[in-house]
Amino acid sequence: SEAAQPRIALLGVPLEIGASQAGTLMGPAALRTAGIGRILDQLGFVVEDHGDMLTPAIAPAEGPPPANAKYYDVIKTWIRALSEHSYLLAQSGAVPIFMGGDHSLSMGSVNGVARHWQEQGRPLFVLWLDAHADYNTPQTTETGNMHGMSAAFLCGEDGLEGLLGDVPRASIGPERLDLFGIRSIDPLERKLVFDRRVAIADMRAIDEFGVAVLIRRVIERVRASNGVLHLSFDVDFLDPAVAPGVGTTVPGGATYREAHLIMELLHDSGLVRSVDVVELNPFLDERGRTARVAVELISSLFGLQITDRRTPSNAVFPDN
Ligand code: 4U7
Ligand code: MN
Ligand code: MN
Ligand code: MN
Repeated sequence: SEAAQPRIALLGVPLEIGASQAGTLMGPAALRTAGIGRILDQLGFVVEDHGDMLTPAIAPAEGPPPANAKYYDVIKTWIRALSEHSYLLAQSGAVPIFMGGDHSLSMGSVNGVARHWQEQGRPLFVLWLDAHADYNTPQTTETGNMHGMSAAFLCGEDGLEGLLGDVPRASIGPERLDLFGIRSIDPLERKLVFDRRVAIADMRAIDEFGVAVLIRRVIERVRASNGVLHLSFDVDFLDPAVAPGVGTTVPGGATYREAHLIMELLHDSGLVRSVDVVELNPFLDERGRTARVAVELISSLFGLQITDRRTPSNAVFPDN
């Protein structure tokens, strides 16, 4: 029998120091103003809002921080606290939505949920919707900004070993990451992504094959190993015309309907157990547009349909 509608746990993570531009710390407030809680409630979920994480007292430096990782000691403190919080939320049986905040927060949110699913014996896969690969390490970065390092950290790449301190690390491994929507990647980062054979659907692949084919392939991979899926949604995945309220706009992004179709297909898959919504910068937004679009996409992810027609059961799935 169908289980009761799951609970959804909202957690604000007002972090901005991992990004090049200030303002993402207002992201959680903007998502609430745009109605994220209300709309999920209307869809029938029990919504618990855990408020915003408080700025933690900065943990003392443990020796010199890695070169080329800006604000390392501040970010490590947030990531440790968030990883513990994330683990407990996942354990509680709720579907956590981590409202950022810059994308460095995913080092904590994903590490925490991965630890939970590891204990359940279910592999966690991560779908990274983003204009960027976020696969830099302190060795490859050109900017030192840690929001460009989170995917690499989660895949166990070298250079940030001390970040979690005593908090258990649960790496997902490069074979369980899907980079999707990519159109900006640095030279050394590009080499690393290719060396690790990370699955990547760049914008050209999306243009050629369409998001439906490519997302079904992601879903099928998760299903084939009885896994669950974390969605890490960087709003700069969207075209800047749709989502101007981000610090790192890159032209040539996903359209409004492409993004909705992704969310609709993910909903129908039933595999998504946790979500990040990151990099929304309300200070750069135009009359709340980007916050509103983000909330509309979350509605599609959690079951809002245009009509009641779900993914057709005869949909043709392409071979890999
Ligand atoms: B985001 C960048 F150099 N690659 O490392 C870097 F282009 O979370 C951008 O995806 C990173 O917004 C973008 O600083 C991080 C840059
Ligand atoms: Mn809480
Ligand atoms: Mn990102
Ligand atoms: Mn990005």
